[in-house]
Amino acid sequence: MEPVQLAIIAVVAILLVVGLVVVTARRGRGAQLPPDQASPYPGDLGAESTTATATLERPDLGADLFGADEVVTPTLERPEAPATRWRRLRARLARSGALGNAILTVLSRGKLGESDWEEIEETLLLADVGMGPTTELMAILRTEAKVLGESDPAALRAVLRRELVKLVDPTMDRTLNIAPVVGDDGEPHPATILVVGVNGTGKTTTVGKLARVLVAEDHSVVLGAADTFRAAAADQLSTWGARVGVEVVRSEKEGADPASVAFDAVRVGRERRADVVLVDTAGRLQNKSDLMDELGKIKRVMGRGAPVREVLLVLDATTGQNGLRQAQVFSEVVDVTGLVLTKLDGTAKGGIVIAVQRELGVPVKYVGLGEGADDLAPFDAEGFVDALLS
Ligand SMILES: Nc1nc2c(ncn2[C@@H]2O[C@H](COP(=O)(O)OP(=O)(O)O)[C@@H](O)[C@H]2O)c(=O)[nH]1
Ligand SMILES: [Mg+2]
Repeated sequence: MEPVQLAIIAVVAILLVVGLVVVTARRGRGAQLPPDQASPYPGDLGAESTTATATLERPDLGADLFGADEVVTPTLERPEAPATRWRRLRARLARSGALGNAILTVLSRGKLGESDWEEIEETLLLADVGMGPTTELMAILRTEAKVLGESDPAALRAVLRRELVKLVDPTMDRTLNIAPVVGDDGEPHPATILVVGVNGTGKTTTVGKLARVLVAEDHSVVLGAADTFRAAAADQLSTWGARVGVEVVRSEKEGADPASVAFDAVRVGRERRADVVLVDTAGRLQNKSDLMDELGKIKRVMGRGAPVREVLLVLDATTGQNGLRQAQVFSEVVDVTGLVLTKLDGTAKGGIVIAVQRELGVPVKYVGLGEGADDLAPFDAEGFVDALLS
């Protein structure tokens, strides 16, 4: 071949590569939805309704065009499978384990006087087990101690374990309700999940972590950043999404209507035929009627795209009785279907699991056990009690 021909072939090849890179880079960028797709959601919201300004952040697949030779290959994280998480994270309940240890120490004294029983009761209350469950547990322990004889600590330990498991209730259904459902139109609907709770409890983190749980289970996921109160909240969610290649629907302008972002997230979820749409919300708790208006509207508007299958309430385990009161307010304004207890790592207040389930009548489905991306585990009653007593 002539050198001239070779040169021409080389130039053509370089042009082709550069062209490809430009196209990939464009595709990788978040794009403003075309105006005809930016939906004023259908329905009769009247003055409430605002035109959606949601943008879609496709995961950036890594192509950044500073020069063809600076293209980075995408490295999506592979989140840890949920099944192995509990085993890894159990040790983080060590401080909660103080509850079990304190009680077991008293029980092993052999002869139990009134002050020993008071000590047990105090330990349970300090661990936030709550008055009702504590009273029940105390009655059973006292009776069994008489029957079994106080000098058999191993038998008493077995009773304590059995009764704690009963209180945590292994019969509750803790699975996420995300089984595929086909709508009236014959099309599959994504399972939509609304995540609510007070500011700072760990909602956004939990949405990000849950997305990873679902990705690890091979579900396709879309996230909705309906905390439009602070732009930082949407950025935070976008980062979580980008790490595992999950799309995030967000609003460009701060203070946009959260319901419209939530609606767009569901719509995008349907378009993508996603299995699950997770929607993060703001946690402002100025007063109950504001909260009711906002969450009620978000849920209603999401429901127009696909029925809301789960409302997860995120609670900070370290906030004790205060957290319980907040939980109550939320459960009064929106039908909570499951709880996520965050920050169980390093708190001695693990008993809150029992108290909050009792108060609200809904199961703890996941627990947060650290700040790491995969430090969220599906809750397991027996595993939890064993960790307390280990
Ligand atoms: N130690 C610990 N920190 C957590 C956990 N979950 C969330 N956090 C932290 O709690 C803080 C608030 O979380 P964020 O998701 O922004 O709360 P939001 O305001 O409810 O959205 C962040 O610093 C998180 O890293 C957890 O399970 N354990
Ligand atoms: Mg948040």
